[in-house]
Amino acid sequence: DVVLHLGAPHASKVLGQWCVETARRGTVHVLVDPFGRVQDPDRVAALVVRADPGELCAALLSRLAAGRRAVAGDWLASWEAADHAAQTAIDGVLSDLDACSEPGIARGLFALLPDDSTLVVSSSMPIRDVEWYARPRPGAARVLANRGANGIDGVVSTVLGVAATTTPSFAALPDHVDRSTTQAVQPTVGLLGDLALLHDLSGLVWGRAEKRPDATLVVVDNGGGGIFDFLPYAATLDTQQFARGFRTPQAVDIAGIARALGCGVREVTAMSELADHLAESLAEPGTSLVLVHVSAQANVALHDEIHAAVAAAVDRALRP
Ligand SMILES: Cc1ncc(C[n+]2csc(CCOP(=O)(O)OP(=O)(O)O)c2C)c(N)n1
Repeated sequence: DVVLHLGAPHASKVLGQWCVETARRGTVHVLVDPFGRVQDPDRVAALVVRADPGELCAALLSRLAAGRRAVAGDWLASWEAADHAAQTAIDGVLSDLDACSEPGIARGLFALLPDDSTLVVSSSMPIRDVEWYARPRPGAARVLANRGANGIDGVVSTVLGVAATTTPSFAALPDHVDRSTTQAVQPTVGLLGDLALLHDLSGLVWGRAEKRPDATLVVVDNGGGGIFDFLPYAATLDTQQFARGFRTPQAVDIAGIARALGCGVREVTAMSELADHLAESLAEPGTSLVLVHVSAQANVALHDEIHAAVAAAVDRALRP
């Protein structure tokens, strides 16, 4: 087998680990980069090709079509069968759950986003939940995330910066965008945790004479850093020590402070409310929050339940 890797390193740790494992088992990894850069932190590339990825793929396709190598139809079919089984299994766990959950919000939000929108995803659980649970779809949102040190800093400003590129009246708009409309031409939505919001809260402080970018921040309030519940310390430390040292829940009225900074706020307490609140928020000029209250308690167990259901379903689907 050959893995053709186009462009930058994967943001996904799971995918990166899978690549390392396949390389260890003898799969040849070919890294394609337009500038010939060796962006290969796991050192899996056997070959680095300096080429435009689009042109390279077109050239490869025409050679494959010419019949020099058979396209592995079985492989594609098994991949699609596995994906179908996985998606059905995720729905099986989540569809009956009206209580807001972090996997449910990531999956539900991605499904609800209008075509051509942009989803800016924060570090910590949002990027993981979108990677694991968002169902691929036609017209899917463009997904952006900050890389680098994987910090939770600057997320609000990143969302607003992205939104500024599609909000009329901003100088950064390309010439072809019609500035006479008042609404953003393509919606920008951020998905972030409560700590990421608080870390960059001053990103919401805006000049009186300045128009705010049209953006919706979907804030998952699970009372601090939910990611730390997945660490072994969560089970070994005393609950209060763990909360103080790792989870760090904050004593802030998020809805109140966002309103004080001039943002509309809609609060979601059940999955069935997400669609309407998101639609209202997207229709509102300026920056607004959809504040989702989730229970932190069952989050790790829910992730485990979905992953077990997916693993079992994929095994069944691929069994000869
Ligand atoms: C600037 C910065 N400070 C601290 C951290 C360490 N850190 C990683 S995840 C996390 C918790 C983030 O909490 P939240 O944004 O609410 O998301 P959740 O974990 O609940 O998904 C923290 C503090 C970091 N990544 N970046």
